[in-house]
Amino acid sequence: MNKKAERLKKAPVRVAEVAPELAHRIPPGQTITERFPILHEGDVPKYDLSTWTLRVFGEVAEERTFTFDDLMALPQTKQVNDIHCVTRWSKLDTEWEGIRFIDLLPLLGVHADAKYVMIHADENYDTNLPLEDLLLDNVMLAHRFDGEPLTDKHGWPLRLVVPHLYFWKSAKWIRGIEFMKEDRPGFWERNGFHNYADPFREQRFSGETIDIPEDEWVHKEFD
Ligand SMILES: Nc1nc2c(c(=O)[nH]1)N[C@H]1C(S)=C(S)[C@@H](COP(=O)(O)O)O[C@H]1N2
Ligand SMILES: [Mo]
Repeated sequence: MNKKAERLKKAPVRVAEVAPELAHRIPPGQTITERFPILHEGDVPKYDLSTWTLRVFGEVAEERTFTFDDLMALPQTKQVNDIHCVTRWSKLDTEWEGIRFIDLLPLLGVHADAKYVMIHADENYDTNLPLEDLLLDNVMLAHRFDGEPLTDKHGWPLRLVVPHLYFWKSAKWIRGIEFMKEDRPGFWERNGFHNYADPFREQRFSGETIDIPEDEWVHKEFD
């Protein structure tokens, strides 16, 4: 069992004041950062784009594999969003470019009884979401951030961006999208974190709501 949730629950909370004009954009218990923290379990994967694939499977008419070029041929969207990490940082106005999930969906032949999605990512990471959350028009499979290709550490070549949920749902290095009839917990959801993860409702942990510390991320890597 990964101990991150237990560690975060026990540590003291120190949250900086938020400017009043930004307050409505900052979920409870969050602090704004101008930098871009880098957080993940395991190593940063290395890829050869010519062999990289994204596999779509589960409750679909036919399993499908997309190459990076296949995805680049789809409509591309640029969007600016606020993002919120459960370790208490929020970053405002982050600019992402990629394929919106709703623009990919019509190509997938998803069965009507598919209600949940498991996003499969390297290395051995997964995270679950209700399908309807992926249909919001600011959810995307992103390959660029702030006008540049994603860096390796931020998920190159492709990551999910789900701005309205805590950022662990925004899996980096995604390799598979599995449509499911029944929900199933992903990596952090099996390890003490909330199944749905709405930052504005402070859905940090599974079970009771407990404080977590700002300095969890202060000592992490940034760029
Ligand atoms: N594949 C993968 N994706 C992941 C993670 C991970 O460990 N592996 N960590 C998640 C967590 S906990 C966070 S907060 C964000 C961090 O994204 P960033 O490093 O680009 O800030 O990635 C998420 N996506
Ligand atoms: Mo996180």
